Amino acid sequence: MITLYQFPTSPFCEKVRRMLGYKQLAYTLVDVPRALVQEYRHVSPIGKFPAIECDGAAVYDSTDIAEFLDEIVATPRLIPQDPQARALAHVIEDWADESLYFYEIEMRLAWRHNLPKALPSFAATLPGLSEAELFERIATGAKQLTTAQGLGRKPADRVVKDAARHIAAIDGLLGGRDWLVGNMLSIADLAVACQVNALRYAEECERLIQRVPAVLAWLARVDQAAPDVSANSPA
Ligand SMILES: N[C@@H](CCC(=O)N[C@@H](CS)C(=O)NCC(=O)O)C(=O)O
Repeated sequence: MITLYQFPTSPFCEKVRRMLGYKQLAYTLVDVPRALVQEYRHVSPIGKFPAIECDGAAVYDSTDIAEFLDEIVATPRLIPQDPQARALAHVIEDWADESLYFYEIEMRLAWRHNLPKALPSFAATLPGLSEAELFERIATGAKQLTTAQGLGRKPADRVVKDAARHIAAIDGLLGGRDWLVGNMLSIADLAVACQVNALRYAEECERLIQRVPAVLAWLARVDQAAPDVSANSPA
């Protein structure tokens, strides 16, 4: 039996929910309260989520979770076996996790005009705060993170220009094909799609994505092949 420990609003946790949906694995969800992460050190010693527990084994980090799930259930595979496809999937996944992630933090959460759309889904893991306190906590925390990383110091129009380039890159990588790597869904599709789904909370990104039918069709394909049964939908 698999238990997924998550922050429901995290794109990395959505990525793991979709891995489990793709492999049609049943699981129990535990929403981790942000104030109590220390109580979950047995599954995530670094205090980051997602983490899973499966028959006594604990694994944290979505990339390691993908490897683990491929080990316990061989098909359908998340990580391609062909060395070149595997390398490309790894690089695309890392682009999503380490670059696109900061765009969603900045545009969905640090840009105050976009935050109200995402706010209700944060209430479950930050209980006891008024709506105004929740808003301030998330907006300030997100801005601190992106400022330290660098993106948060860029003017908004430059961030939107970058985002347009990233969305065009997805279109370019697809090149008219169904999936980002080879002819099967892979960890690359899940990693990128989950960051894009978070980016769609930002009105600027939603406008950009609506102009790229191939990316919209690919998102629908990912959703169909790897459903997120416990999805938080935008308010
Ligand atoms: N590389 C990790 C990233 C996970 C991650 O950064 N999760 C965030 C939520 S989106 C988190 O747990 N943040 C809490 C913290 O940094 O203390 C993965 O792929 O699982």
